[in-house]
Amino acid sequence: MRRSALVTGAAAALAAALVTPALFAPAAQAQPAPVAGRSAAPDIPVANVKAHLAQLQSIATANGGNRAHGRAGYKASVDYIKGKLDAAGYTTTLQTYSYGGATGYNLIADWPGGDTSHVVMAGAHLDSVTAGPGINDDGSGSAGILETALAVSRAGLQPAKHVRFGWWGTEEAGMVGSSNYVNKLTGADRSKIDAYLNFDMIGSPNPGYFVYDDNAALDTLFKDYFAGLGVATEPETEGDGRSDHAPFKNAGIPVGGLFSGADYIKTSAQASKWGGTAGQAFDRCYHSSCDTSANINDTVLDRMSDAIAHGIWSLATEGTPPPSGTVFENTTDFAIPDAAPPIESPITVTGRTGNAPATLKVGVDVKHTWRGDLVIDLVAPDGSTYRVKDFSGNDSADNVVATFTVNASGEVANGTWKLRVQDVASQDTGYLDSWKLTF
Ligand code: DTR
Ligand code: CA
Ligand code: ZN
Ligand code: ZN
Repeated sequence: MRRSALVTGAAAALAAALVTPALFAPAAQAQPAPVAGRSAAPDIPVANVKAHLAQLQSIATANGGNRAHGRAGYKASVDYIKGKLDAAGYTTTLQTYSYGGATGYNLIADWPGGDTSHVVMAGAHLDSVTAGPGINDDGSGSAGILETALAVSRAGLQPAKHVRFGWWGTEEAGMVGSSNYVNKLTGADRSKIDAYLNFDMIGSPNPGYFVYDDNAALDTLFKDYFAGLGVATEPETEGDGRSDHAPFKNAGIPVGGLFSGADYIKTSAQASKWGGTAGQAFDRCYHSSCDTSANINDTVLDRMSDAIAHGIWSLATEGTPPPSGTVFENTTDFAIPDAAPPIESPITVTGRTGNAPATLKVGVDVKHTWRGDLVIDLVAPDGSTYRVKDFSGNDSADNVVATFTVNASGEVANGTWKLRVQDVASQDTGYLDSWKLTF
């Protein structure tokens, strides 16, 4: 639907005013507003991810400035990651191969449990180029999946499917390590891998949010996750065949993944939705000596690490029994007035004991022709407000059909909850079709 791409001055002021949560927040908010779009996966502390990157930086610094195949820095990187995983209860395997006269190493880590005929796998390459320490390329992916693996351990996750992680050697010479791994799989082993998720550069300093579009379901998984955060994404096409997902895809295994950008130049349109600097590469230090710990954007690293956890939890725990508890639903349609005060749809919860859960599911179905205009809050019986979707102006896609997870453990379960929906930008209208709470 045609509309002004930008919210005009007056509407912008209205949008800014109406979006300010303080207008609606109760005197004291019982809990910090949760991050929308989060699944049952835990938050991945970006400080932990950065601590792993600091270790990889130290390793490179102590070993000639790189972590490249065949160099001491690579094996030291493997030993660091392996030590963390062994201590966390993983079954680790070092797979060796020869390349260019040197020994290469893949590190495979299996989380004990789950149906081994259905494997959910995540991977990243651990080697750098010889020119530098490779902190973004691909220390960022290596550290992101490591911290996710440690979160699986901390949670004592008992997923329906078997969870496996891989750190690949010799990617920079042409996906040598991951190709070696896939080639050594029997046909039966390959058929057991339901999904391989690849994370190669997820911390780029001038970041973009690119989702691998190789497999529709895995593409949607990550696109919906970021949509729930109000973060626009684009299909990842630059890296087709250029990273460790390629051998898996060539073997017929569904692949997905995330990418924050390399040497391509960020356009002004991309800068307007993602911030950063137009006309500049997403990572100016790609394959250079300056790809150090300073070459990381913490926000994209945080969001993408959280998305990795979302992917693992979503894919590996599917098929586990649905959360116990009951569903309360309101299917009454509420028209959402354009650029106006919010509507509120009530649900009265009865028969529960104690407080609501830390993973209260809020299912929302809003029909709208420009979902970026919408701000959606869950209001607890005592008036505490939980932001589940922020204004995301340029997200022009239709409808918000999503399930958000809210930590409502500070709220008494019984009482009247409300879903507050507000259209804060002019043009485009819609209605709340239904919403529900699953305890
Ligand atoms: N990370 C680069 C390969 C690469 C370049 N663009 C993309 C896009 C998506 C994944 C990977 C890549 C390298 O290792 O050289
Ligand atoms: Ca996080
Ligand atoms: Zn890479
Ligand atoms: Zn590279």
